[in-house]
Amino acid sequence: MGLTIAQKIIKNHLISGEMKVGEEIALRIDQTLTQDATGTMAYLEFEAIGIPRVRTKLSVAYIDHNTLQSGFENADDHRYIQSVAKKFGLRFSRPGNGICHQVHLERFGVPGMTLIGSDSHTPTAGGIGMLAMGAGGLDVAVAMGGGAYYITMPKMFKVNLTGKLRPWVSAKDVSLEILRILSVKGGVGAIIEWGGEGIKTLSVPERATITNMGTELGATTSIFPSDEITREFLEAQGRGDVYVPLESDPDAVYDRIIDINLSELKPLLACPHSPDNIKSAEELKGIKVDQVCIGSCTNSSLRDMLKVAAMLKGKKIDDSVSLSVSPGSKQVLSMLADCGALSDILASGARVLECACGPCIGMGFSPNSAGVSLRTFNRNFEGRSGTKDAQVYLVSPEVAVASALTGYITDPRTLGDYIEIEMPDAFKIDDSAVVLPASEEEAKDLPILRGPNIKPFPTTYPLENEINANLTLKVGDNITTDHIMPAGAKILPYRSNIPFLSKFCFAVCDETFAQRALEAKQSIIVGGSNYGQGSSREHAALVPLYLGVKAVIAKSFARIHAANLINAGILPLTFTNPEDYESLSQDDKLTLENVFEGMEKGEITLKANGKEYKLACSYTKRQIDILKAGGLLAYTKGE
Ligand code: MIC
Ligand code: SF4
Repeated sequence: MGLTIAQKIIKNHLISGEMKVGEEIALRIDQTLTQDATGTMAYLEFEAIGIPRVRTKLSVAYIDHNTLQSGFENADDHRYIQSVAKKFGLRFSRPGNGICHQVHLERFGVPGMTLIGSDSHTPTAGGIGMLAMGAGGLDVAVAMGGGAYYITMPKMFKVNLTGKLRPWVSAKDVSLEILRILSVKGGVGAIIEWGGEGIKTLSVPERATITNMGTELGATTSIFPSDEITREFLEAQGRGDVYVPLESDPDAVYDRIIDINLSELKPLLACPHSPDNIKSAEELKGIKVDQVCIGSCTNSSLRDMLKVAAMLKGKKIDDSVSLSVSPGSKQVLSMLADCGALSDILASGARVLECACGPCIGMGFSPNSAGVSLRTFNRNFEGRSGTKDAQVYLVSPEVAVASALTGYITDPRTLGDYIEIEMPDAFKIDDSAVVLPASEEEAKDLPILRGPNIKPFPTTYPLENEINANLTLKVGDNITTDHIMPAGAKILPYRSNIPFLSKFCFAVCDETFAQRALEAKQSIIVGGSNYGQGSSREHAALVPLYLGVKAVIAKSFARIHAANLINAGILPLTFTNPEDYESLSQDDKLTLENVFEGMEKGEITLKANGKEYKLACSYTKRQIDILKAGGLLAYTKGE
């Protein structure tokens, strides 16, 4: 039987396990990346593991999220990460060098290799045929130390593209179309391979927009073949030597095949507050727009920015609209400056922000009260922009500019003739913002620079066989990690200070939760389906751990969050009978009985309100040991 692209890479990196859907497999990891919002914790964990030097082929520490520096906290964290990188053998991408995924695609990604990153959009590198996955910081720390990355062997989905995108329709619309088809949970447990004749019409940055947003489907990752288009991109980046061709076998078997005809797609938008709430620009035209933001790891490539500049050239944005443009990397910004496109953007009335995540994670540029904000980003969860009642729509750069020009949601096809842009043959290569590590010899005497914002890792306790806890919070379907542990300018600087962060846990849903959990001492959270979708932030598990959460019972879980819960020593459990969700209420007193035996059997008994409920779990032997030890850190250290 033939293999898919992902199966080939998995086969080449398999350390243990069988490549059977649903089985746990261990993979050798070639590259890792971290960003600063998850990085500080990941490096503290790496230090705690106690390995003096990273053992990957390449590890990069990026600074791109926490660049506001409104107090000492971010700057201290940056210094800490820089000192760790120098000592432990990582490259350090300075603030301003760009968004991790954009820079990694440009400068470091290699087709056929494995990459894990402490950021859920790590699959962006699937645009050049890398098997790239988002993971919790602790999993990245273990991989940096040469340890395996464990996943459940995914199903294989294939999206067959035919045709060619019509003028004003772009890769973002392909992402939104697949979200319309599959929903935010349709990709859970699957790797999505993109193929068919249509992919030959898509450049690497367009492919990367699509693999980036595969994260919103809940997919393990998304991947394109590595072909002539990949080779040209890598050569233009001066990295032609890392090119290897990669394609699936003609007789590869897929669990599901989805056909999309690119020629039939229209400009689409994801409406508030979910990336799969899709409508067309035609349907939504005429809605007044207050703010437009262009950038993020989804749409900040040179190609996107040149298109934006060409559309804005010689025009003025509507007086009522505030437009921000954040190029994805220093390479993009500097090339925009060299060719004059930056002046065209500025002359239109746009604000140019630094090459960082910025508004995407609520780091400034929050919309006005109840404001309508059109963003070329990948997530529009409630409150993520920093304005609780903002109405955020996810759009392509074309819809963004068309709407910024008119002040209303506008179908770009009504703008007239399409503006073709020309891509340069070679990118401008300047890695001066990447600081190299010290040699092993020099590294020995180098200090690690810690600021006062770094607080100790929460205390973990070995698992108990009987857990008595309060049902402190009951929430619904599709709870995101932005609900569990919000980000944004006010909170993000405290990612290395779990006690402080804990005050904001679930604040979007219930401001009293944190206090109630502390009072209850031991809590269980009950959730609906796809609990923990969204980011890879392990803080959404570490903070509940600090607050005394012992288990989360849900209808289903998102992949990375379930792994983060286990890494934190918290039990993720699912209802055997989803209707049982209805019969549990906040403040019920819950007992999980015979937990150890139940974990082995895959079924744990819950007692509540004088009734018995059956909860399912399918932990591997390794996961049971991690949970019993009180989390991955204790397990890895052998405590
Ligand atoms: C996000 O887009 O939500 C983030 C911020 O990049 C997160 C990481 C984090 O919370 O630090 C992600 O996607 O994993
Ligand atoms: Fe940064 Fe936004 Fe991308 Fe997350 S989704 S890495 S916050 S740009």
